Parts: sequence; C-alpha cells; structure tokens
Amino acid sequence: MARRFPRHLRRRIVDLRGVWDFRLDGDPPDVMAVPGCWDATPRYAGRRGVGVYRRELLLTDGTPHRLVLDGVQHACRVLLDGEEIGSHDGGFTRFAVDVPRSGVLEVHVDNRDGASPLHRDFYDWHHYGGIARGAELHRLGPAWIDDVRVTTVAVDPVPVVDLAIDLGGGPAPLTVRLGGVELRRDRAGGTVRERLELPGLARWSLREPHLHPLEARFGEDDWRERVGLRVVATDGDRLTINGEPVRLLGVNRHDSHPDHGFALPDDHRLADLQLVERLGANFVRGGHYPQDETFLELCDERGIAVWSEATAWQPDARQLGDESWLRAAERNIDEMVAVARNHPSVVLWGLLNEGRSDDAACRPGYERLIGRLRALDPSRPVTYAGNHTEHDVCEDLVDVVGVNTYPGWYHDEIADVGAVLDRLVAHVDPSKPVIVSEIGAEGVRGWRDAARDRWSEEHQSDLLDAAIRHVLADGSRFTGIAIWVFADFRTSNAMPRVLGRPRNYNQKGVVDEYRRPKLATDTVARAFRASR
Ligand code: ADA
Repeated sequence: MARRFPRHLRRRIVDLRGVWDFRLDGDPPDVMAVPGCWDATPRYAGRRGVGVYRRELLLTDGTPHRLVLDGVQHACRVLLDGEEIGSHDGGFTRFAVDVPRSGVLEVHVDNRDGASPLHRDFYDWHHYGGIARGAELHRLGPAWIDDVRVTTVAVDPVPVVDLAIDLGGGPAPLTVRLGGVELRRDRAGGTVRERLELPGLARWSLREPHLHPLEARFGEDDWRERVGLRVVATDGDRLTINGEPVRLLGVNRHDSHPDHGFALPDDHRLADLQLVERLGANFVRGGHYPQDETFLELCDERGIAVWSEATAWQPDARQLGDESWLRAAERNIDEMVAVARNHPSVVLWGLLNEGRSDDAACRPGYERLIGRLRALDPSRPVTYAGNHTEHDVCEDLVDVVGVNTYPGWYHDEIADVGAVLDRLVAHVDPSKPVIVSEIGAEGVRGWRDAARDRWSEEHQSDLLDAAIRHVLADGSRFTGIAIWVFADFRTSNAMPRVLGRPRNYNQKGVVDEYRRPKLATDTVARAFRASR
C-alpha cells in the first residue's frame, strides 16, 4: 500500500492499483478499479455475489514473491492460472499470499451475507464488496524482513523499547538505525530481539506527537517504521499517556463513503481528519473494524488517539460459542494487531461491540479473545463498548470500560441524559477509566424543526450539547466521549431495522455522508473546544 511513510524503499514492489478485468457472477466481462467496491458503482449498486478480479502477474526472477492485499471485502480465494494459492476471510485487514511463478492472477471476492462470519447483514452498516484497500506484488529476494515490532516499554527516565525483527531467508547482514543512531550491525537470521535504551529521543503525546524513523536493512531488503515513544496506561479511573492523564474527546467513524464504499481515497481520509480536528476532537474510535494504515499514520503525526477495534457487531452466545466464528475473530485480531501495533496513535484495543457481556455463557468467548489481544500486545489497555453496563459480567476482563447509551433517542429524553449517564457510571468499577463510547441521535440534514423533535438537526444538536457538557463537567467520572457518529453512513437493508433508517442511512452523523455540516457540527465544536 502507498503509505505516508513508505515501509520499503529498497524492496522491489509492483503497485497493483489500477483497473483490473472484472466479472460479477454470470454478468458479461467488465472492468473494476482496485482499490474499489463494485457495489458503490452505478452499474453494480447493491449487488451481492462473487466478483472475479483478474490481471497478469510477472515475476522478475525466481526468488520468493508475495501478493499483499490490505483489505478484501469480505472473503476471497486467490488463484494463479486457475490453481488456488490462497484464501482469506474478513475484510479490513492485510494478508499475504506467496506467489510461486508468473501467471494470470484471479481474486474471487464474495460479498454475500455469511461469506464471512464476521460480516453479516444484520449489522448496522452496509457491507460493500471488493478489493477495497491496497494491492501489491513484493519481490522478497534471497533474504527479507517479514515483520518489525517496536514496543515502548518505558519513557522515564529514558525511553526504552523492545524491538523484534522476523527475518526470512538469509542469514545476511543486518543493520538497524533509529532516530539516526545505528543500533545494530551484524549477520543475522530467524528472529532478532533487543531491548534498547534511547536517551535523548523526544516522546510522543497527543499535544507533541514526535516520531522517529526506524530503518532495518537485511541483505538487499529494508523495512521502515516511524516510532512514537509513549506508554499508555491506566491510573485509577484515569487513562494516561506517559503518566499524564488524558481526556479523549472524539467521534466514532465508519471508514465508508457513498461514492467509494470502503475504498476511500487518501484525500477523503485526510479530509475526514481535518474535519475531526475542526471539531476540536483528539480521538477517533474506528467502529467497528480495523482501520486503514494510512489513516493510522495520519493520526500518528497529528496526535489523534485511536481506539482500534476488531470486527464484530452485537455478538451473542451463538457466535461466541461457535468455534468457526471465534477462529475468524482471532484471525481478525491477529491481523489488526499486525497492522496497527507500531502506530503510537493506537491507544486502546477494542473488540466485541455491544456483545452480550451480560450473559455468563458469553464470558468464555470474551476471555478467549481478550486473552488473545493481551498475548499479542500487553502494552495497550483493552476495552469493549458495552450496552449492558448495569448487568455486565465481563467488565473485570478489561482495563477501560466503554458505555454505549442513547438517552434522548432510543429511550428517555434530552433532559434525562445526565441522570442516565450518572446511573450507568455508578455501575462501573470505580477503579477503572470509563468512556462514553457511543451516544447520539439521528439528525436529517436539512430537516429543521421549530418543535426541535426527533429526526431534526435541532434535536440532534441539543442532545449532543447536553451529553458533551455532562461528560466533560467538573468532577465527571468520564475520561472521554466518542459521539456516534462522525458522518452519516449507508447501512444494511435488514428488516425491520431499515424501517428506522430513512434512505437506508444511519443519520446520526455530525456531518452527512458527503461530510456536509449540520447544526450539530458547530455545536460539538463549541462544546469540545470549551473544555480543552
Ligand atoms: C449501536 C451500534 C452502532 C449503531 C448504533 C445506532 O450502538 O454499536 O453500530 O448501530 O447503535 O445507530 O443505533
């Protein structure tokens, strides 16, 4: 993928973005853009099926080559000259397939409901289909770097990082430089691990997001990262970065757009972050799936905190007791962590959005998946956004408590927002930070109503104003808020919920699906800015 900070300058990579041959089921042969979602194009709007993408692959020599796909929605098989060489389940995450020789590449992409256990039509978002993120052919050469993991373990009195480098092929000469200082030069193979003290390098924080270039070279290959030296922790009911309490003011964001589906161009993701900053926000919850890496890079350099979440939506005992669902969820967690772990902006790992955390039968599934997250990366607090706060039986498993609640929309009235929030937070372990992870109301852009009733821009603006002021009031127990939701987004046409989604859109956005402002836009900006 075309990262903001290219991961490889030396490795020979063919960028496969462009227009490929395409055919959806029995339709006539056609073409489709990569990245792109076919059901966001006029001819294939709303179409579900198996889309076959095809193009030639030319390998320049006999060394190992790898096809790297950053997000295919939502399950696919990869064929070379008609022979299956790989498959993948679940969108939004990067995976690789070894390519043995030149030939005709086909990616058979399935966006039907149930093609992946992680993408179901009863979820409250539209499941666009396609090769939605980057596509590249990597020449690995005789010795290559498979992965680099940088974990900040301390920042005081000096920054200390754990560095792990997985090497393929070789052995070969290995050099590592960080912040312009050479840390290692020798021959190596296998996995290299080091704990390094880095005196003199500036720390990363939301207000001062310093990043330092890391470059590893192994034989002809290279791997580059931007390292943010920071430690995220909890201190009683506060979330801290480098020991300093932080308050997270932000939004939930779906990575989608009516004209692009899940394949947003970088200019759109950058524009979204400009609007997030205009709101006075410092926080984005990527609901409810792993984020594009360029988006994370932009958050790294702009000091925007990210709640990175594995794909799920209201899982219950059936899903959390199903071995195939759990395995798909584990793979999604593994792949989310692999992409996001080196990005300092990711301050929280989230999963299992609004799962049945009040059902004891679901607790083993929570334990298994939260345990997986912690085993992969013990350096970040773990959370889930729950809507069973008063009867939750899994809260002890997480470090930060997320509360989803919709007073003034689905229940109660705007005048009740404070009382509802206070009632819920009274059920939360007082030794843990608590974030309002979702709160909001529908506001149809252009619908202005003197009565300020539900569905109007006025009602949405009034509700968000009340919620933000209560959460950010002096003495509040809350350490953050994420409004549901940044922008209106297309949702699934599942009955009967769609009857509450005019236009088939969830319109709780602070801006509409084309990022055009509503009354709530300025209201949120005023309320957030008043508190910073
Ligand atoms: C839930 C869910 C969101 C969205 C929201 C709503 O909190 O987590 O994805 O569906 O409700 O708009 O009702």
